[in-house]
Amino acid sequence: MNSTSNMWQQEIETMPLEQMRNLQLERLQSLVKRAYQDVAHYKKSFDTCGLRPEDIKSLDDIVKLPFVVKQDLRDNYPYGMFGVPLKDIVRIHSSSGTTGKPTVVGYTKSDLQMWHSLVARTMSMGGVTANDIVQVAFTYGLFTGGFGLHSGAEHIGASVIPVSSGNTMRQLMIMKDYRTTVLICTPSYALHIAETMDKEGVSKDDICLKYGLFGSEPWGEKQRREIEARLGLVATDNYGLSEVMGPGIGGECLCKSGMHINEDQVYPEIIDPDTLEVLPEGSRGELVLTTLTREAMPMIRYRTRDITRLYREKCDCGRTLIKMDKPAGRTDDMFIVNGVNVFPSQVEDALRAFEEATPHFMIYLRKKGALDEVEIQLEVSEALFFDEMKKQKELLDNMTARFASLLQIKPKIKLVDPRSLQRFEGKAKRVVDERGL
Ligand code: DLL
Repeated sequence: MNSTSNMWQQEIETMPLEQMRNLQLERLQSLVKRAYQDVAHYKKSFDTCGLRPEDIKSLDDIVKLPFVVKQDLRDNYPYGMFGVPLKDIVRIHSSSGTTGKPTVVGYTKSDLQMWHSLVARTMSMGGVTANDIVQVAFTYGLFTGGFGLHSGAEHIGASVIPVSSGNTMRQLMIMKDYRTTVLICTPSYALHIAETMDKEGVSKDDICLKYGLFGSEPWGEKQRREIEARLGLVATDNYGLSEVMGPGIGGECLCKSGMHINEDQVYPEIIDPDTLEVLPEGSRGELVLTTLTREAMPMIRYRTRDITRLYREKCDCGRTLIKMDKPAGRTDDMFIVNGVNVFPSQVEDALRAFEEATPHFMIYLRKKGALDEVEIQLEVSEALFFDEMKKQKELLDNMTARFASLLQIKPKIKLVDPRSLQRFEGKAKRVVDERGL
């Protein structure tokens, strides 16, 4: 395949390696200067390692720069990582944190332009053009998925339907009546739509879908084949995270052989998560990302916790951008259910509010049809366990409401016998993932 015609920024997407490295170095040097001057966190962390911005003379010198981790963002909550005054911030998104505090992400006008053009790039890779009718079924709100993909599609000039997630019957009606050609959502929601189609007797020939851009959660080739067959479209994968901007960091082209990373704007490295050494190209390890021109919130060597591999190979689409494998797990215990990120510590915090709950719980992740289901097994006090059903039901209802409002998930909660769950001697492993992705 040679689909250079569908490149959004051909000059960058096919840039020869040496030229790309020069561009990256130039941008890195100016980023490091700006961050040192404008963000107290970087000034302090560079000073602690005795590093001056002038010490970055080559791209390889990036290893001298300290990493940023999620805790740094929390320590600087809400605006401490910003490199510009608040009056220059035009958009704020946020992601869930490991404690009650979310991670705040800011954008200047020019950051938004850059973001939209990167999303437009990855959407063009996935087949979207100005002739398409794009149904965005990612959540709109603090999550970057809805607005991110929406703006990218508008930038391309497609007709965008901002339906957001949920209300599957309405999604189906819109898809049929408005003749949607591109569906955008999590892969699990795409399958849920397919199931609803079956139930409602709608066949893939009754709809006009051509492409599906999915992401924001792990999914495998089996899931891809099923989505493609049931919805009658070509499905591509998209990767991003809010701390580094949101979607638009990387995406698959129609060759479906790894995601192209927009490395002129987001510089990727792979490290060994234990030794923190940078690993050679092709090795599997933790992905670390640096935003090369972002103004509002420069991220230098942000540890994503995602495990993957970076490699350069000639792609049939003609792009020279470095490629990344689908992330295969994380180095921390975060899990993703129907696109929502959850840390076990958040579950623990939510449970702590109930005096009947003991600290012993387990989280089971399963598939119920296409969607993810969370079951929390919780040991409760002996008194409650043998108490009347009414009290137990009341507790379960209150807990469910708390999970929905705090974590945006609706787990099934099962109260179990005191002392029946596994005890851990080392680090507790409370999540059992039975989804078999
Ligand atoms: O999920 C941004 C996004 C929106 C990406 C829409 C793609 C499409 P967060 O909510 O901050 O941001 O979650 C980021 O989700 O560190 C990965 O662990 C996981 N993730 C994102 N995309 C993929 C993917 C958005 N394609 C976290 N495959 C990341 C596997 C993914 N995991």
